[in-house]
Amino acid sequence: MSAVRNVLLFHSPTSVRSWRDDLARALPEFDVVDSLDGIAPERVAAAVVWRYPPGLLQSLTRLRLIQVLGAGVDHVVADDRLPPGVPVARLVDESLSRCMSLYVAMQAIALHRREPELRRAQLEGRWTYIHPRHPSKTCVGVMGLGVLGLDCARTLLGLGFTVAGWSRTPKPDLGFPSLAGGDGLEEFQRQVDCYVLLLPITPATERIVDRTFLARAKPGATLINVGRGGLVDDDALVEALDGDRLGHAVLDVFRTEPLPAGHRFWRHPRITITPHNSSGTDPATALVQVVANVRRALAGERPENLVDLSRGY
Ligand code: OXD
Repeated sequence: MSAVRNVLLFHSPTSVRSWRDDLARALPEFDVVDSLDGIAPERVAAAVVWRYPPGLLQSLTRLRLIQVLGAGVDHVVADDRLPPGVPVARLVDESLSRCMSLYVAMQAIALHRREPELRRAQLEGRWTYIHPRHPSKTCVGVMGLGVLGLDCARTLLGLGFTVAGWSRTPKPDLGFPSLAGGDGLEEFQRQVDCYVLLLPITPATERIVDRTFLARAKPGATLINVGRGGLVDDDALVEALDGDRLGHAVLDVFRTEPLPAGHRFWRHPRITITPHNSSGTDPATALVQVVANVRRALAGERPENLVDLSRGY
């Protein structure tokens, strides 16, 4: 009688298509499936997922690992029907960080060089000379100093920007000034010309960019949100942009994704929208660690980059 093979469930609507086949090749001891139809739930030993429908994993009582195919795990934290006690790991991948840092650098340079104003001038056929400024004249404030935030901060420093960091808890010896907690936030805001949001979304960070925050921003400050849509109070953001408090916002993440047709952000002259593509996972670099983590979990060892579900990241 042949032994029943373990199943690996792959679910990721936005990943490059080769992920599933690459996993199947790298883990020949598994049946890799992208649907649970016809699969006995007790055969599923590992799930590699990104933005799956809540409840998808509920019946998988023999699951040994939930490997998230991205840095943020909010969709797993929000799933109140997870099988109990299954370790959840997120991806920490150099190429994911690099890709994010390049996006943030591109947008920070564009904002620093006032590209949105130049673009508007072009559309209106106006020659508008804006004298270039040295990047050190712009302080980019990175909020969230995890792996992605630190990589962005260091990339921006390398480009000559002045960089300040903020995190909920103090992070010593980063090589650039950083502040922490509610007390540190006001002092941080006194310095910042361009905010970069890279915080995880938790009850403590939900709507951290609210009316109070925006009222304290330097006039004309700009914002790049590559964290999560829920970090920002959308009404307060539009008010701040309309009232000239904020100069421009670059948004890659939204409360509802895809951003619904007709949403007021689409046509706002001071909002730049990208479709949550600031970064992404690439099997060329991330497959090795996903495979190693699956094998670790199956061997009863501790997977790497585990998430604390009670903390939310
Ligand atoms: C992530 C993302 O969290 O792409 O990795 O949003």
